Amino acid sequence: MAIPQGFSYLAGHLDLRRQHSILAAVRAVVAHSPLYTPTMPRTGKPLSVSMTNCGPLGWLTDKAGGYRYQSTHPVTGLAWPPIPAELLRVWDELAAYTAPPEACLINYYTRASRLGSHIDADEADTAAPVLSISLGDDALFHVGGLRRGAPKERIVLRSGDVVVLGGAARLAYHGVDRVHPGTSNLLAEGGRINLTLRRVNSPS
Ligand code: MD6
Ligand code: FE
Repeated sequence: MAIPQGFSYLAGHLDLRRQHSILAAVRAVVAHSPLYTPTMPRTGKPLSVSMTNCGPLGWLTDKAGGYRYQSTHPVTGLAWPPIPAELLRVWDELAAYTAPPEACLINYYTRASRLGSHIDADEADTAAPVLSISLGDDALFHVGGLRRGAPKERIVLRSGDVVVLGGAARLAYHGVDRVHPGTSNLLAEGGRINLTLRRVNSPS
């Protein structure tokens, strides 16, 4: 398979203790910055994944403004809370990048959620990798090439797995085909949380 260089899949990188500590930190973020349902640019169609963010910037999408980063929650109008130390530590371990992440997108998947094939291209700084952390139920993830039609590899992402899209794979297509309900008991409510740590602007 022709997955570009710079894709890495770190199965079980986070042990249960770290998963629980990250989950507690994420719950504190969500208590301040609630999950909401984003909408697609132009059509206004709701995504099946609910979202929130932490960090100086957060990624969002809505009908009127499209895909973008902004410093405030679109519903509460409040600044996003800081990225928890537990997540900064994962970045320090794996990103091999001189500057800290500016955004952490928090995606919550139910059994009905999917995330269509996309590239993460709204960041000015694509020299930095995007790091993804999975918590909770298993998800069938795909990663392909730099063109939408390129062959794809499928991986089941489990709680504690980390994926890195860096180097030539930074702009590879990827997505989530489905979530497998009841495959983890990390989240009492079920479902899956995915965290993506991103650098948005080049360090000055
Ligand atoms: C997910 N992940 O696993 C969706 N993006 O729920 C992503 O969209 C993603 O895994 C950038 C880099 C790695 C990823
Ligand atoms: Fe992505």
